[in-house]
Amino acid sequence: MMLLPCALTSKINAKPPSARIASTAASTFFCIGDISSCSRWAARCCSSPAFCCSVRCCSSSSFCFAARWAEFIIAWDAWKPCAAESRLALEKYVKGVASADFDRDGRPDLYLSLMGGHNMLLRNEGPAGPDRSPTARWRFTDAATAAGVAFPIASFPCWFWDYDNDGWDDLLVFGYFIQNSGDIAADYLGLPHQAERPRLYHNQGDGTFADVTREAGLHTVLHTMGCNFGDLDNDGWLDFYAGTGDPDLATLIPSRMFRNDRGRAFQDVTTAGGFGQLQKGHGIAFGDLDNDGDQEVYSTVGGVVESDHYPNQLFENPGNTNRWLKLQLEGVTSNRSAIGARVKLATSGGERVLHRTVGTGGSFGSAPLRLEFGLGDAERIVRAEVFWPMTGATQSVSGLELDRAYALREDESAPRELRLPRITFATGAADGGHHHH
Ligand SMILES: [Ca+2]
Ligand SMILES: [Ca+2]
Ligand SMILES: [Ca+2]
Ligand SMILES: [Ca+2]
Repeated sequence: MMLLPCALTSKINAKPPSARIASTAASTFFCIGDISSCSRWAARCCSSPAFCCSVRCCSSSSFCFAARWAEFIIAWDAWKPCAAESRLALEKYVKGVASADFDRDGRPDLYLSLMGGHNMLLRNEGPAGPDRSPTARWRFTDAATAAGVAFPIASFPCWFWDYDNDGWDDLLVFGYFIQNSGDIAADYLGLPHQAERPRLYHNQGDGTFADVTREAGLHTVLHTMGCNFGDLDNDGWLDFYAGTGDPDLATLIPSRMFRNDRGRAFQDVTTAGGFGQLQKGHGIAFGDLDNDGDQEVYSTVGGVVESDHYPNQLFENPGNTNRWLKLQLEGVTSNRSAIGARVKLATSGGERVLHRTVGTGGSFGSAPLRLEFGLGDAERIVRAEVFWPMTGATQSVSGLELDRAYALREDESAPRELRLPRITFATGAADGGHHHH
């Protein structure tokens, strides 16, 4: 595998690809979910290097959430009473937020990655009160310790994903503490150090997770700030890219790309794929920007301190022979972006089932809301089953062809094929590169 870095040009900037990739500035510091299955959201975010976020679901006043750090406050005073009623009046140093229905009870839950404390898994208990009216305040309970996902103590980005395709969302949380870059070398050499490693938690389907970091080959110091996941080789197994480093310009360590080996372990393909750039990693996005069926990787670099300048990078995927499918869902009763909708996709030619959830990916990056499936050597798509979060209904879809893109509305029985224009990237850095954050 070899992916080719090239700089974004003004021509491409002027005609953004149709895949809906949110800006890294807006997606860096919060996740968006549909916690009470309502259809409207209010969300705000400050794009300061320091964290602050406030997210509120506003259709029924049933839920609101706010978190802050230091003096960065947005709407906190107004929302704090509401958050307190939902047991979400948190004042923590939150470095990452992810949402998923980890226990598959139909209610999305929240995971908060905290710097300097136990992380929190806020299980959504639903509306409070004896009648469980949906207009009542929704309640959340911290289940992190009981579920086994409270570590690392010094942690940064995180995400839910089903890395082993068993239908249960797993969790990856990145550690973020080194004394200096010597800890990275010590880790490579097997020498003792105090640096923090990531944790890969496998969802056991009973409300708990197992720490499988060592078995998965991820018991290594990454020092990750920005990251995200996708499927580089369209084999149906989710890979990830870790943008590493910190504001100290002496911390020049390579970003790291890991390929998922059939849900059992992760292979470091940083060198093989040409991904080991040294500048401080920031937001990461996976998405098929040129509409040829394979995912590109966009990496935002530097930006914490004024002197930390280096062009962002777009890694163009040279392609492979594996099959693929794109599915763009549109909610009608459920939220329009279909966030939280789950898709179970069955293929034949080596019977197989894939599971994906609509979302923006990691907490320090972004991804298209349109699902992009890699299907390996599948010979046929048997069916897709779409679980819609608001109604709880499961919609069965047939007639999907390989290597095509489709749109599907919640109130329509048949998908519509999308004709996405191919885009040719210009290479080089005619405008001096791209530095936005
Ligand atoms: Ca749940
Ligand atoms: Ca899983
Ligand atoms: Ca893959
Ligand atoms: Ca592509």
